[in-house]
Amino acid sequence: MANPSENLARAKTKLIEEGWCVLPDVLAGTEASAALGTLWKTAEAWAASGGDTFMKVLDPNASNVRVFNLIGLDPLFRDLILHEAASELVEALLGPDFMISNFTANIARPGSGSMSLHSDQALVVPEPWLEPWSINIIWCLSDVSFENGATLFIPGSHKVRRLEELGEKPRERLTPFEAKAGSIIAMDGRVWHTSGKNITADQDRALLFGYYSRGFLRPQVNWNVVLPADVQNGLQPELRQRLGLDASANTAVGAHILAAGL
Ligand SMILES: O=C(O)CCC(=O)C(=O)O
Repeated sequence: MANPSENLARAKTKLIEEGWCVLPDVLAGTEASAALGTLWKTAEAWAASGGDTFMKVLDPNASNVRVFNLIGLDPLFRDLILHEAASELVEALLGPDFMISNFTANIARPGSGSMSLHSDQALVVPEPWLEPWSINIIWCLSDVSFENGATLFIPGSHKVRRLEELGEKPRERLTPFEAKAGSIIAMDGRVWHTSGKNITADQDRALLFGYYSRGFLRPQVNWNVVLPADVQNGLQPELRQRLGLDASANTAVGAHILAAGL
């Protein structure tokens, strides 16, 4: 049986070549169910404070429970977004200068529908999409199956450079990411995907989406605005830097040019 570092090395290769990979057992079963409990408490507190857990522009009905700004809401999510396994996969695809663009949850409850097909990179960068400039790390807090609404993706679509290359009837080429609770799924930002329909009678599908991008891209969220001051003040230096809260911002891309001393 492969050891964890062999699994991680294989996952990185698959991510780079095929645009996605699944890394099992990143969280133990008990950790995944504790995280699910924290997520529900966070969602309830967010709703009780007047926050929306349904956005019409994203989901066809309110059976999808969305939680935004996880980083501001509970320390667990501040740990997960910098988890070593997640960071290794992100760095393998994007290089070391990555930023945290967003961190949200989507719990697909029975009866939830499928959102619009999209790639996450296409939502933040105009075409052509020539290189991986973003990635999603999807945390599975429940087992994920086709029936309970697994994320559906188009294999090979990380090679799509322009919308017109997506081809005819793209939804007919969708296939599910199935994984056990405690796994992470890494998805190149160029992969075209959507949420599946939850057709079960009684199973929730709970996923967290950690979205990361190259350091020269503006994050989806303005962390300076959404993170409360007391949270910002308590953050560890790496998290502050990856959220763009420090004074220095877009300085990494040309560092080798300055170092060359031309
Ligand atoms: O929940 C899912 O399976 C996919 C969610 C998604 O793609 C999104 O929110 O952009």
